[in-house]
Amino acid sequence: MDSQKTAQKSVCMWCHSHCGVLVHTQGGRLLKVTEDLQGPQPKLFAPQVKSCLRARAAVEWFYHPDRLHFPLKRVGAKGEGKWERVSWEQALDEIAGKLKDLKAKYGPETLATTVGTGRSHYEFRSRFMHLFGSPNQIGQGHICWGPQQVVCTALFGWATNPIVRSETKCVLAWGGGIPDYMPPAWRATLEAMKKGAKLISVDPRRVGAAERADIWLQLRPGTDTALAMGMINVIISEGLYDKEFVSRWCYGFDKLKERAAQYPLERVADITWVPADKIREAARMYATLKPAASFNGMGIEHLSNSIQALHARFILPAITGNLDVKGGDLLSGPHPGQVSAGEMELYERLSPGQWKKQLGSDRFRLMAWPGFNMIEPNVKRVWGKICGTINTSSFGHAPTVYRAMVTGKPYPVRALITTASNPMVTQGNTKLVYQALKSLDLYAVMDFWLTPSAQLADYVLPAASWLERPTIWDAWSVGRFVHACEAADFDLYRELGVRLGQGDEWPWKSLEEAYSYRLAALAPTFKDFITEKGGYDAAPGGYRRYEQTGFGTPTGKVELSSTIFEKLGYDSLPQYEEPCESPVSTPGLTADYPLVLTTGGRHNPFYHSEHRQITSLRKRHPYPLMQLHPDTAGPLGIVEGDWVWIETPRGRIKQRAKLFKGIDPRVVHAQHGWWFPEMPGAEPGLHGVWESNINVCTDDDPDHCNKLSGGWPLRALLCKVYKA
Ligand SMILES: Nc1nc2c(c(=O)[nH]1)N[C@H]1C(S)=C(S)[C@@H](COP(=O)(O)OP(=O)(O)OC[C@H]3O[C@@H](n4cnc5c(=O)[nH]c(N)nc54)[C@H](O)[C@@H]3O)O[C@H]1N2
Ligand SMILES: Nc1nc2c(c(=O)[nH]1)N[C@H]1C(S)=C(S)[C@@H](COP(=O)(O)OP(=O)(O)OC[C@H]3O[C@@H](n4cnc5c(=O)[nH]c(N)nc54)[C@H](O)[C@@H]3O)O[C@H]1N2
Ligand code: SF4
Ligand SMILES: [Mo]
Repeated sequence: MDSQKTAQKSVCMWCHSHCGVLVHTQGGRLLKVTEDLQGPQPKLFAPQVKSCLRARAAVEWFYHPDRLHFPLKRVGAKGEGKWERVSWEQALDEIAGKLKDLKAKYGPETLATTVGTGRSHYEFRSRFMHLFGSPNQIGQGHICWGPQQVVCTALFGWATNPIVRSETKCVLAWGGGIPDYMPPAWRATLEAMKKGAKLISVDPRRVGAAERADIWLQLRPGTDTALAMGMINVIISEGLYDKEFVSRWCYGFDKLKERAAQYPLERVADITWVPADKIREAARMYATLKPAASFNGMGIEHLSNSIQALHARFILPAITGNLDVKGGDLLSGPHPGQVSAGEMELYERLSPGQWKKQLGSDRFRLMAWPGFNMIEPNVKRVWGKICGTINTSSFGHAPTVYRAMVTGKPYPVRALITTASNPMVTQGNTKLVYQALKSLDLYAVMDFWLTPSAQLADYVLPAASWLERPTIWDAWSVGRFVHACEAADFDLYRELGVRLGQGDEWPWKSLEEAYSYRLAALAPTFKDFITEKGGYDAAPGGYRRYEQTGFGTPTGKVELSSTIFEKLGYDSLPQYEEPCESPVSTPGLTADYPLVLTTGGRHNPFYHSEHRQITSLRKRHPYPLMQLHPDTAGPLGIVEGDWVWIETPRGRIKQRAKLFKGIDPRVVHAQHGWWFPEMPGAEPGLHGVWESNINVCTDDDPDHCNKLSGGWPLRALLCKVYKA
């Protein structure tokens, strides 16, 4: 037996920090995961391993008895929890056979896929779907990070990448983003603050950046567009904008000025609950301390008014001259040497007739095929490649797809493949997702565990983790870097593709071969890329490259007023709309549901719905927690630690009360991601998915989704709470 100890370079995929790590093994056994301090990229991917509970629990995770090792086929009724072990060949043959039949009966658009936040091989999933003929990929990118990418690409021709440096004088953190999302950016922010940089946080709760901020704007959830427009109004009316950049490089300034004038601070204060003086102070601080870097998180993306809020928030760095400057918000462009994920997707192979069938794309056009079609040629003109991938910019509309499964309208969606996602817990409106998954003719799930979603499947396939497979991490091909490691959702899509007549388009027999192809311009093989380049390559950058090329937009300028939004039939400028449910928009509901509900709120050691079965991690955070102000709890007779019902018009769930003075007494906050792997997996329990999962209470009614993108509102809803 080989008892040699080895340490292999890898990129940890358990969160978006994507630390460079060393995976230590002996005789094929995993010993531990440690930080890779010798990597060529320790600054950029500053490893967290020492302080990271998830990485420290790697061995426990890896050898957990519940991990799936073999394909399973349902033998009882759906959800009954009865499975038989089958071979890979049998599972793949049967799934491919059923897909062939369903395609013949209903057309290829009858197949949809779900994917979660990027940790798997999305480019191969897209490739398979485009060759199969379906435009109905749905995914969390629709409400996570995709919206900011698409808004930026429409306005600037590429997504911004805020890089805090010692030059940075001001950091704006809007609705999260740092510190939990990007620990390296947070560390850089704290460093810059030591040198005098100021921090502004926009958050309804005093957590994360808000705790350290020089100015904390504690807004009413869902009112971000009004707040940003108020700040723009101050910056324009006080002449604090970058006049040279605006006159030379911005399109639509006069229209913006007119629109912003509709947001006097008294009105904005009224809407947002933030005092006018504080808004003015923040606007002045942000506009005058340069360079400034600006981040945003899910606080602004999970709203019914999300795209408008992002539009307004991205106007701020544009009119203050903070785009593509050192210490500000970079437009990094792609890595030119790599075959990008977007290029692997073969989206041009899906015919216009099939793209037209993309569900929801007639109504929600921005983050679907019509919007992609308008954005793509301009971006390619300047950068040669698309920004990101189809998988972050052109989606089937998930709420419409789930409804099509249940009703057969506008056409039947009868098959679904889920890789790297857990829609029963993380998608809005769990009750509808449940009905939809139960109704399918074919549901296949690839995961490490039997999740509540997998429990409803016909086939469950075991996934290889980043510890066991090669990985390329390139930030969804938005950045100009490639980070590769040795460690197989790839195999699923390749094997199905081969069985369904796509063989010629899958010339690589393994993921490693496919990656060698993607990296061919950088090294002879994937392995060489690891050994010769240390697994990392960044293309040369630079600042203000638009001076040579113009911006990748229809006008070649920053489009403050978006010609793309206008051509798609939407308002070309941001306009505030009340959340779909709020004390103002639905006063009738307020009597029954008097509190504003916000959800999410990243917390360690968990990652969304993951890691609940890892005992050492669960011990640190055994129960779901909801926050409410002591002044709200008191009259309701709720004390710290009580189990509390949270109820919305869609349903109710329980979490334990955490009294918190950093939240407005009119607002409550609930964690997401909760299921209980220790509870029975069969119906009706499905591992306790109805107990504490806040998405039982969230909304995905298409009438409440964002008008441009179709994003569903996970935050800024109404609820009531009472002791359980
Ligand atoms: N109410 C509410 N809901 C939310 C949010 C919120 O703030 N509030 N946040 C939203 C956001 S931003 C996001 S990104 C989503 C996340 O949504 P998801 O990505 O669906 O969430 P996860 O719980 O991480 O589910 C991932 C599943 O994939 C499995 N998995 C991990 N890696 C791999 C892999 O490499 N291959 C395969 N086949 N499987 C893998 C995991 O075991 C897990 O079961 O949740 C969204 N839902
Ligand atoms: N430990 C851990 N880390 C994670 C994840 C995880 O599940 N666990 N998930 C990863 C993923 S996929 C993502 S997308 C990132 C997300 O990271 P973040 O964007 O930081 O996510 P959250 O903490 O859910 O939300 C950010 C903030 O938005 C605030 N907020 C709520 N409603 C509103 C509102 O209406 N307006 C504004 N302005 N703010 C509001 C919340 O109070 C919260 O502090 O985190 C990543 N990192
Ligand atoms: S789980 Fe920990 S080690 Fe892995 S990427 Fe995230 S912070 Fe880094
Ligand atoms: Mo996310």
